Amino acid sequence: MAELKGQCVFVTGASSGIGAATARAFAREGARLILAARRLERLTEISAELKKAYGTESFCFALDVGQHKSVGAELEKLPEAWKAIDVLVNNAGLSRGLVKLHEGGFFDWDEMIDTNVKGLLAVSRTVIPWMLKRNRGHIINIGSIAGHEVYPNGNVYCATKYAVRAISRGMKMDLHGTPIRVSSVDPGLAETEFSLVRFRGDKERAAQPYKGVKPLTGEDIAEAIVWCANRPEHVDIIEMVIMPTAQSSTTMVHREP
Ligand code: NDP
Ligand code: 8X3
Repeated sequence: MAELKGQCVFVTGASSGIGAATARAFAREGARLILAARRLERLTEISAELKKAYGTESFCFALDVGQHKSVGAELEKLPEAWKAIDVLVNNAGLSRGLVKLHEGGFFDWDEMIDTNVKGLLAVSRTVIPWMLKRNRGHIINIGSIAGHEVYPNGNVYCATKYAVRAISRGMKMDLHGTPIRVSSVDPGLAETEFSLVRFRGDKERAAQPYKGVKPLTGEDIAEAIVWCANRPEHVDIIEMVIMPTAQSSTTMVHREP
């Protein structure tokens, strides 16, 4: 297994859900962490928790990946020692609304496309050249079951996750012949703040997708991400689709009454 102890792992969207669980899982392996998201106060809390629990060294910074044109300049401000990134987890992402395409709003579309697609591209555009200079690295993109199957009213969110899937395949090909690995981890229904964000804080609506079902947790996905990262260096997990046992497709979810 590849040794994660002392490796530098950069997690975008580390303030909540899958990203926060991923930070915790890598900390348990002895990695040092770059934690980024817009809510800096959450990151500093997680950083303090991990310092106390595992002695983890971390660097937190406020980054809005949706401001994709300034992402490169923001990342260039990282101290040199923190630019030696071994694992990049492109996790920051969100959904807004669940409505028919012809009823959708440009603002929501821009936010999803800017964050999920252009944000991921911008972070990767800066970090991959650093990895190439060191001739080592692993990019783990968080896709979704929504990048494999479209569901009614999911239109633009699904489009962004189909894009992430295409970008992961393209990245892998563009890094052909280098030791840099590219993986895509694609979850189904996971209970995080995702639904609360999608429905703009409407708690009742946000709880619906998880009613009568045991969904995935951020920890379930984090475990898979760490597993991808600590495979031997000649092994690259290209794509991993993970669903709750009760889910068989985006629309087939078995719910107990
Ligand atoms: P959460 O809402 O719990 O976490 C999303 C994270 O992304 C937060 O840390 C948030 O931080 C960050 N984020 C959102 N927008 C930005 C931005 N513009 N710049 C920087 N960070 C941002 O949801 P999840 O943990 O579920 O989502 C993580 C990823 O998993 C997303 O890519 C999502 O599409 C994907 N996914 C989720 C599934 C689910 O069912 N939950 C299933 C399949 C995939 P902050 O608000 O502080 O900026
Ligand atoms: C999140 C999973 O099915 O809610 O990517 O779109 S789903």
